[in-house]
Amino acid sequence: MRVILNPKQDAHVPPGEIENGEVIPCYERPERLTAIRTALEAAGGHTFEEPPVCAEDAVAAVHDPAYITYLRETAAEIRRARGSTPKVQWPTVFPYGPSPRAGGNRALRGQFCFDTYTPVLGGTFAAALGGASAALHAAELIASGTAKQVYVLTRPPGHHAERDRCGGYCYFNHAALVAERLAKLGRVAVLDLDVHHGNGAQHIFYDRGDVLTVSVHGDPAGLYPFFSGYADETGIGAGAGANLNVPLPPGTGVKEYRPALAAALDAVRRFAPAFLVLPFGADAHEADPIGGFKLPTGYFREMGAAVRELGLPTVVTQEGGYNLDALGPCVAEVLRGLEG
Ligand code: OKP
Ligand code: ZN
Repeated sequence: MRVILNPKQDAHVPPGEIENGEVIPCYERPERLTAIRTALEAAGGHTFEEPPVCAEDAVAAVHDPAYITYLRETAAEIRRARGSTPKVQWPTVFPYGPSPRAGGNRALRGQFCFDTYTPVLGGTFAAALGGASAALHAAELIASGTAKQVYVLTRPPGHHAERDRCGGYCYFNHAALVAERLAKLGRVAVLDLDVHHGNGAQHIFYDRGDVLTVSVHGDPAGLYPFFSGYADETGIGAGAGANLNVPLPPGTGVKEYRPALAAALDAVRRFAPAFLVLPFGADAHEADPIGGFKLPTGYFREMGAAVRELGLPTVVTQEGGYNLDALGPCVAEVLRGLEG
């Protein structure tokens, strides 16, 4: 498989994440990408390349320019900061009502973010732009017909990022960027197989009939991101019927996952898209520290093979997966299944 790397992933290394008021070690860290690359090199048959840096305007295809500016300027301000000025910025106050007059850095931290897992550091914008660049390069390879399958190997992940908010370790939505680019050429299906709901693409394409968003994930009644991912969220306006959520209970294993994936794939087939975007997370693995599902490594090849049956030009974007031993092998298996 052709693998497109985020050349700037190392620029974003949070010192921790805030859980219940405590700073705990980050689940989302640079070793994740290294672990995946090492596993793919060992598996063989993959080529690795870096993308050209994309223009900020290209990111504005799916993100609010004010949000992009906020990330760029906050990162730049942090890099300029001296003395006691914080090198990591966490949100503390979130919008609780209309806030047309809210401004200034302390307010914007909450306005452009929806949780305490997703801080802004001096290198965050560069790393996010690197991921967007990788995604857009992958989209071009598919759009031009140069490749039939491309894998975007990046972190931080992207599938929780909404049009104007970061969250869930995500800043720019790689899958949505690819979908938006390919939607110029034909109908696009986004099939999110991370264990967490793909709220970002749902949010961005909720009123669109030309992009189908499907997500198979842990029931948000008990799993992040809690506020979306329920089965009754089906789209609005032109997008009515073009969003499908398949929530599954904690402890879901192969027996329960297999028919859920089959239903998701059926929905994709009925939509008859020209392209597929696959936000993939290895956090549905049985050894993942935060997922709660029970899928064994070997199942991931079957997962990839089932998606291969669609026969669609496909971009895979790397999302979650936090067990550093399971992550690489899971990605290697899903890509092998996809390649056939
Ligand atoms: C990102 B992706 C557990 C913290 C959970 C948020 C989860 C973000 C998941 N103590 N933090 O979908 O893998
Ligand atoms: Zn996840």
